[in-house]
Amino acid sequence: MFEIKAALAENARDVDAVLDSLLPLHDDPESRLMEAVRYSTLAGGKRIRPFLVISSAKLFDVSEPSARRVAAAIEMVHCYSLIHDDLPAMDNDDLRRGLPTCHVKFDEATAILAGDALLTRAFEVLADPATHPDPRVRSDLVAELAHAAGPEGMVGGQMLDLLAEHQRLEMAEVTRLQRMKTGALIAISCESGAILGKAADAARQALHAYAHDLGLAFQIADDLLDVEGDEAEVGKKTGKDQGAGKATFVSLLGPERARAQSDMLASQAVEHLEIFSKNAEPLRALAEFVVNRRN
Ligand code: GRG
Repeated sequence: MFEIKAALAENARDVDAVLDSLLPLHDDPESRLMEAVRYSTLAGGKRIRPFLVISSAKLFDVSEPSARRVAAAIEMVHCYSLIHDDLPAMDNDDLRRGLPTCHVKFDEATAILAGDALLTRAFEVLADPATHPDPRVRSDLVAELAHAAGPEGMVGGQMLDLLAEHQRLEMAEVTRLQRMKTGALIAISCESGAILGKAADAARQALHAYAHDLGLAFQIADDLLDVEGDEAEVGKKTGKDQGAGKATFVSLLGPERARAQSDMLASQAVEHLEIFSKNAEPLRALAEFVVNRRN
């Protein structure tokens, strides 16, 4: 049986080493910025998106250093989104990954800049020839990550999420919001392996379909953790969605149907991997992990 927890831990160690080297702390007058960046990037996190990048890249024999750099770049974008999401103007959270959030530990302005620094460094990493020798591959990665993180992806989804505090969303609207807010970054994480490996369209589409279902399953599991999770275990404040009166999969479906839906989506995600051999085992195991996780 594939040991997903051990594989995630090993993956996190590898990616953390790359993040550490790509986010150096220099002894200069502005060092407070990188202190904040490193504080919010290097202390914990399941590294699910890097795991998706590295596992999908393995399907196409991509070199490990290339895959790890892309994994690190996408994790930088994810960490930036968490720092900004926690700000008082957004979710106003003081706990993240079991630690004080960036603006609590440093200050708001530093947290904004730390997010900006992570976002821009991510694209610098992708554009660097060390990431891939073919400039077309690099420009594809840059374009696709920008699209996933931008107004038609994560940032657009965050806008919808802020507006949702004053509206009563229906199922189709919540699904669209979540596909943009969390699904888009999960999708590019899976597809970047195919981009790096110059994979055939069918393989890329299979990964896209897998990510489509996985992203939603992940979000429903996150909604369930907000309702049922233990704050110390989850590492962030729970009960927030209900407190803000936000429509979520759990509020619309109820916990039982939401759980059934996330399990169904996870199995459907695995079915899309049929065209791959045993090499896709890590991706199959991750789908199961995502819906059963406790943090
Ligand atoms: C502020 C630009 C901007 C975007 C924010 C993704 C996002 C958009 C906000 C995060 C808020 C949130 C809790 C979303 C739910 C799903 C999610 C992204 C959870 C956190 O991801 P995990 O579980 O976290 O992979 P770790 O800490 O393991 O990396």
